[in-house]
Amino acid sequence: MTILNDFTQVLTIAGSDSDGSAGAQADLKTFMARGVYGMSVLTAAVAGNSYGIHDSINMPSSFIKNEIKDIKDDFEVSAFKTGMLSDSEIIHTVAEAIKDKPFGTFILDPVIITKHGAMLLEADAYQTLIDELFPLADLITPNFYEAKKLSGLNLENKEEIIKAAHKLRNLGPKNIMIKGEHSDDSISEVEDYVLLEDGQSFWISEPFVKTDHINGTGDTLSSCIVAEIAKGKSMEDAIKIAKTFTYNAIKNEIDVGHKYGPINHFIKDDIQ
Ligand code: PXL
Repeated sequence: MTILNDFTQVLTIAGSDSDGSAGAQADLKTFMARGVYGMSVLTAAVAGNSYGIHDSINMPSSFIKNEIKDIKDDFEVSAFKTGMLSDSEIIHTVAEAIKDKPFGTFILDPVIITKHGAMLLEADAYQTLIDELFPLADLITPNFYEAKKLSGLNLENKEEIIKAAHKLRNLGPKNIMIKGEHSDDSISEVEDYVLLEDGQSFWISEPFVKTDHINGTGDTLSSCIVAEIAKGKSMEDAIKIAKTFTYNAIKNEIDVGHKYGPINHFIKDDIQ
C-alpha cells in the first residue's frame, strides 16, 4: 500500500450546484485536477442544470459554523476560497469563523450572478461583503460585471478598469484580478487585469473561445489559484497557471447537458 504523506489540503466555502458544472463541484474537480486534497463547506445548494438555476436553499448559519469548525478541528488547510455566499447573514457567519486566519491564503471570488442571469448574492449584501470579507482577502477575482457593481465604476475603457482595481484594493484585499469582458462574441481575446500587493500590475489574456460550455469558469479559475498557492506558487504564478488551466478547460469542451454546459476538468496539461 502506498501512503501519500503531507498531502496539500485546500478548502472551498461555496454553494453546491446540482449539475456538477459550477460552485463547490467545479472547485472540487479543479482541486483534484491540480493534485491537492479538496474539502467543501456548503453555504447553499442550487437546483440547476444546463438550462439554468431553478431553485435554491441556504444552509442555516449554525450548520455552516459547524462545517467550518469540523475542518478547523482536524485539518491543515493551506489556502481556501469563498464562492456563493447568498446573503449578509452567511457572509457574517463566514467572516466570524475565518477572521483568525485558520485556513491560510484566502481567495475571495465575489460571486454575484451566474452567466445566465441568476442572482447568487442579494443586492443588500454587497456592502457586507466589502465590509466584512474584503479586509481578510489575499485576492479577489471579480468578473467584469461584479467589478462594476463593487467599484461603482462603468469600466468603459482600460483606464477605468485600472482605476477600479485600485479602488477595490483600497477596500482591503491585497491583490485584485478583474476578469475581462466577453459578452460580445466579436472579441478575439479575453483580457484580465491584475494588480498585485507590491504595486506591480499586468494584463493577462487568452483567446476568446466561442462556446456555450462555460459554466463554472470563474469557480475553476479561483480554485486553481487556491491549489497553486497551496502548493507554494507565488500569487503571480498561481494566477498565470490558473488562467491557462481555465482556458484549456474551456477550449477542450465536453459534451454533457443540452444547453449551457460545463467546462472540462479532465484536461491533462503539463502546466507546472
Ligand atoms: O459559477 C458561479 C456559481 C457559483 N456557485 C454556484 C453556482 C454558480 C453558477 O451556476 O451554481 C453554486
